[in-house]
Amino acid sequence: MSTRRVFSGIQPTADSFHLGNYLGAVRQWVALQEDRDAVYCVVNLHALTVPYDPEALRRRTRVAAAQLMAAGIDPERSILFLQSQVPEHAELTWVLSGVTGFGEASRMTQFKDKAAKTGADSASVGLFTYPVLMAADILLYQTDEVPVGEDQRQHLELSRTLAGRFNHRFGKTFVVPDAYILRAVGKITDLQDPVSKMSKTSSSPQGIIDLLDEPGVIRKKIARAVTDAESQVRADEENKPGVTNLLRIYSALASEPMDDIAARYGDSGYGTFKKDLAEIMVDTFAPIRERTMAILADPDGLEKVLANGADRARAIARETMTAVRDHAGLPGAPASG
Ligand code: AQP
Repeated sequence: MSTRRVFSGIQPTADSFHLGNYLGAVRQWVALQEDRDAVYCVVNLHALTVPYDPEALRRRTRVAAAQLMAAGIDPERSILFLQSQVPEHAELTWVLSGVTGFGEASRMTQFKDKAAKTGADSASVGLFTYPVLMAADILLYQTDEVPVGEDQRQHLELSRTLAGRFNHRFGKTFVVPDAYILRAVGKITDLQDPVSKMSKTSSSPQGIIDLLDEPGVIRKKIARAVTDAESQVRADEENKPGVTNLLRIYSALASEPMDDIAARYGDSGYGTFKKDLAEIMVDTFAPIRERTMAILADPDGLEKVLANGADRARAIARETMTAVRDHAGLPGAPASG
């Protein structure tokens, strides 16, 4: 049996990934390198769907790639590349948009939520078609599994629908991908508003922990994380969402069951629990921060790694696009010379 392929992407829309990105996605990406054929991408084309500054985008794209390597993505074992360096992503998006219903695209809750914040008139068409670009990212690489957070489940369902529809209409072209979502970490919530997703666009700075935060900042943010009037450390999603979120984070970072952690801290109050959690987080993130800085200090080295990743990604993407064009009745570019 051939090795299963995983593909996933992350947007360079902030100066650092946050704890939700790390636990919900990046950590799985690192683990899956062990026994999967892994393809990972900084999805800078997705980042064009909201207002942006080109210089900031360039910088954040480099920082995103460096952070992935610092977190453990090995560009020898996995393909690591920038989406904009493989033009087939944009081409396949257009082909897939022809088999996407306006109604089904309109039902995507992430677009509805984001458009509701800015008002539909100022939301871009790119934000609306974002899930079609995401489907193209995934389907280009004949992906078996997509490790993402819970917020991407609906988009992934659309990717599956589009793959199946295209295959049905034009002949078998794409692998239909499965979601790979870990329940325990699929939705890390905001430290100040623990019923909402930790999100770089809607959380306050105090509600988010960044992978690149200084140790002192991490300690402060955990100390101020919203809990409740009780003092018992126990998981109770409905009545104690703040403490439950912290327990979930602790459990993921320390690889220890939540019940064991709750039993250890029990009635001793939140102070020691939060202090210990902050130290575990600092111990996890400090080396990633240092490695990120070291990688960024060698821009030529980073560029070379990404160029090599783009070459490897493009070889697969080209093969898929040849099949897509053939099945869809589109002659490709004539051979030159
Ligand atoms: N809070 C979260 N818990 C678990 N997983 C999460 N992810 C994001 N937030 C959480 C997962 O991280 C991966 C990268 O997501 P993205 O490229 O959409 O990154 P983002 O724009 O950086 O994520 P945000 O903060 O969630 O952005 P906004 O504010 O735009 O909504 C994905 O696999 C995602 O599921």
